Amino acid sequence: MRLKTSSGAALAVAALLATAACVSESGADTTADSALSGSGAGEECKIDETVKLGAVFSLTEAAAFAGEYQKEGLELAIEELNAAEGIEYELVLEDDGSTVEGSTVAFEKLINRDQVSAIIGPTLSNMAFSTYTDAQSAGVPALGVSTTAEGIPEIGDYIFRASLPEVSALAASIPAAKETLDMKKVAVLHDSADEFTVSAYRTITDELGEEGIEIAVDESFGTDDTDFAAQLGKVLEEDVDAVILSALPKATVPLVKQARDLGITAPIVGGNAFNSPVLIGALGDAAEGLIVGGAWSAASETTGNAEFIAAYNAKYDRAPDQFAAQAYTGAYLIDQAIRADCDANRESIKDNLGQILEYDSVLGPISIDEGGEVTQTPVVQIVRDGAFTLL
Ligand code: 1QQ
Repeated sequence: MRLKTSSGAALAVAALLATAACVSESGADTTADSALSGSGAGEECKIDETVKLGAVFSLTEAAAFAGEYQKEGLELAIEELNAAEGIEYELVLEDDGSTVEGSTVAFEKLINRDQVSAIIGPTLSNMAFSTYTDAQSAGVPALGVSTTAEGIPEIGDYIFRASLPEVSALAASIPAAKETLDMKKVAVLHDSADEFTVSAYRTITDELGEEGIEIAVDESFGTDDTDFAAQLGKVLEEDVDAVILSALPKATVPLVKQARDLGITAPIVGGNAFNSPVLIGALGDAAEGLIVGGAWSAASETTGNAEFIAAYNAKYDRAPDQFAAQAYTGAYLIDQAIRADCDANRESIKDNLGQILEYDSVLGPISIDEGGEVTQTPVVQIVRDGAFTLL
């Protein structure tokens, strides 16, 4: 809510509204803090109180391959945003240790103790289904920057994502792989214990069906498995054109290495976790020819991409990845939502995040609809000489 007048009466009403307890449809207390709503709009917006933004990423354990880059991308954006006039952000960053329990505790802290205006994260869809249910009932807007499974924005009206859904990525990568690899017959291997890899598996089988590609081998495994001899034995029996793999890095690295040791040379088509230089580095030669769809490429000439890459390199002495670019974009989208009505209260951010019609980001033009879902164009990349190259 933005008050356009400053008469005594209006200020009195504002004070009343600011202190009256409001309850949203979800039962959350949506009482606004008047110090978080400022004057002016857009670039002219000025808010007196420091705006607290929360973030929950997997900074340690299995998903840290993405979480560390997300932290860096987000901190770079906050630094840049704080250099602009009018709004001072304070980032409260939590590590969920790559577990659902850790993520739940971190969300609870940000929602109740830190009283943040909005939350960015978590890293994995596997945590999002629990944590977003909590954010929704508390009335705290949450913006996913890497949560790609089906059904996430549908959790509720406080839940948004700026992370390309895996459905969209695979709709681009599977037809591209079909053409590049002359893919007629494939093996599909998936982690059956993770929300994202299971969701992606369903999409993969749908896409392959639509493309008329035969699934000659269809095997699953667990997130923490280390021995894939049984599944790979099945792949060896068939002469497949590619292995489509829906897995997180922890299983991917031993699986692909064991496949190569067994003499399986078929290229890999991967899901969102493969958009990681950490994973590609760990796979070494075994990653050559790998095809993956994603939200960002270093080679894209999107608005601000060259400057983002240069600033990131200067600050961290390494190149950004897709997860860094998405987290960086997420902070700018929240800033846009706050500036729209010059109001950093939870309700206002929620109302405005779902109305980002087109924002020119390093990911390319991006929009978020009222249902919380993102629209952006996917990129498809192939690993050549150990580096991602646009296909
Ligand atoms: C998800 C993902 C992961 C691969 C992000 C790191 O896409 O969990 O949805």
